[in-house]
Amino acid sequence: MSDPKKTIALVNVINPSSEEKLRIPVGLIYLGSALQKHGYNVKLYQPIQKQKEIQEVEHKIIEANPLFVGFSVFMGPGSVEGLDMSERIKNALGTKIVWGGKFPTSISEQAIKEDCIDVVCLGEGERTIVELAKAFEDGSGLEEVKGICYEADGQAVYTEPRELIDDLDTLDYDLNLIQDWDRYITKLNGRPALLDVIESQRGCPFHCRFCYQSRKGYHKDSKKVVRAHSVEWVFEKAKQLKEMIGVDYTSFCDDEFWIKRERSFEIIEKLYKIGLKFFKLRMRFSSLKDEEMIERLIANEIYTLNFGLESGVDRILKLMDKRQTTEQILEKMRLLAKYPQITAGAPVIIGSPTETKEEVLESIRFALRLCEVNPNFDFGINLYKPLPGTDFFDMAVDLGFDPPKDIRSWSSVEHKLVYKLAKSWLPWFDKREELNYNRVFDYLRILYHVRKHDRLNSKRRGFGKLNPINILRNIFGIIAYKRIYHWFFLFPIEIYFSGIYKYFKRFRS
Ligand code: B12
Ligand code: SF4
Repeated sequence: MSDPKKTIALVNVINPSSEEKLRIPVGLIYLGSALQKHGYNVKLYQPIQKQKEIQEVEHKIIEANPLFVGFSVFMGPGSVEGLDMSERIKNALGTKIVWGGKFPTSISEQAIKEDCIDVVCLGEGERTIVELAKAFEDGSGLEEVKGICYEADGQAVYTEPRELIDDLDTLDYDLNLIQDWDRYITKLNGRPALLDVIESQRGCPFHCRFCYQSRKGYHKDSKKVVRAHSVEWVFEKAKQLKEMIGVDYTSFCDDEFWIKRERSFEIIEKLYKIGLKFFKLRMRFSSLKDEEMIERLIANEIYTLNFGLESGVDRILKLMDKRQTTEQILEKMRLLAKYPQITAGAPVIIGSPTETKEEVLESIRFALRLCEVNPNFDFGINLYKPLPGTDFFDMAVDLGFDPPKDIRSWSSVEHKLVYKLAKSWLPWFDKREELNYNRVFDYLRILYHVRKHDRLNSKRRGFGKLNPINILRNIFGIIAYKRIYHWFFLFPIEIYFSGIYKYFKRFRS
């Protein structure tokens, strides 16, 4: 049996409701690998937000009685369960509880007020977690551990900020920490795939004012925020994945993979040669340079690109400091439209601070225009969520947003519930608009399915078969488009109808 004094449990409660398969906990693999390197035994758990799984994990942790338990916490779903688990484990064992991740970093003062949380790690954790383990093991104080927040005499104490890790290749990334790969492997084009598996670089040279990347002040040297693993490191890790699990498709978790174009292509091409293809790539419109670049992507069988459109209004793009204009986006979309093999997607953020109702409509109409320019483009919408520590968060607060005061209340800033809050920074966001936003999702879904169906048909046989279902489908597509364009959602009979259709389709199958 392993020595509890040397055992550390790392947990990430995840909510996969919108995802078919889980993603491997990349952050916890880095942290676990760093601890292992210093002689600790690491147990890694990723229960999904279901009572049964959570109980099982809790039971295992209590049995192992580890030196401390580290929780990696995301904003929104999962955070409350993480807190409940922390409380129960604390009550059962009295062991130290450490929280880390982008969300706890941003609300560290609130997190540390929770009785069950002893330490909050600010920012990158590989060095911090090892120093914490040593401090807990030796019973020494926390003052010397850089980059943390803890409580003393009822006050939040912040230690000296930690330097960012310059050379990412010095970090270990032990994939053997994952026990049950079946939970993560999904199928794409009928082949095994693992998504968001490696972070090839950290940081982003841009500072979009709504994004967590624009937060400052957690690390000592915030000038050198962008750091990359070498191509060799990335290749070796990806190759190891391919050999261990036999996957054919992958994707990375870099926010912006195209910081250095040649480096990115080098990685893509090396992996392609060993039969590992990128299923999708996230990129800025500005990173998409020319036809040569698109042809090179196609040569490596990369057919799905996810862009950050964010808004179709120049004033809002400027306010976001997005460094792209609607004209530039249109130009890139025309370029992409020449390559029907490539499917592009992009989210539109609606409800940014100061955005008017008219601008929201303008933004959506712009996205619809992009759909016309490129039949292989689809967009989704997200209602803006204020991320603490960002400029946009401060703007939302200035406009009347009353931020949640504790971790449990933060769960209200989650996908569905954020509607209830939006009116605090958007004066025009009344009950009626709330209903409209729910509807627009339904109509976008219809539009997406019709367009996808059309795409498949045109690839297979030029045009869809002229049968009643296809005719009805296309009528629905036209209505959905018109409704979104004119922002008119009264009497949504098509939604009821498509609900009934889906129900019978499921029933029959
Ligand atoms: C893959 C991914 C997902 C996966 C799940 C990943 C997983 N296994 O849990 C899926 C697709 C399911 C997902 C969903 C969501 N995601 Co997501 N996701 C990512 C992505 C692309 C990569 C995450 C990652 O692995 N990063 C790499 C690792 C190394 O970084 P890290 O996790 O932050 O860990 C480091 C430090 O934070 C710290 N640390 C982390 N945990 C701990 C714990 C301890 C104890 C310590 C000491 C230190 C520590 O040390 C680590 C190493 O340095 C990030 C973007 C990004 N590049 O990070 C967005 C990101 C994390 N997601 C985000 C969001 C908002 C969401 C959603 C809420 C989206 C939604 N609309 O619902 C959901 C919520 C999921 C949930 N609550 O369960 C935001 C978070 C913003 C915030 N401030 O919280 C990010 C940053 C994207 C963005 N650009 O805004 N996501
Ligand atoms: S380019 Fe993307 S990752 Fe970088 S700051 Fe902007 S939104 Fe964030």
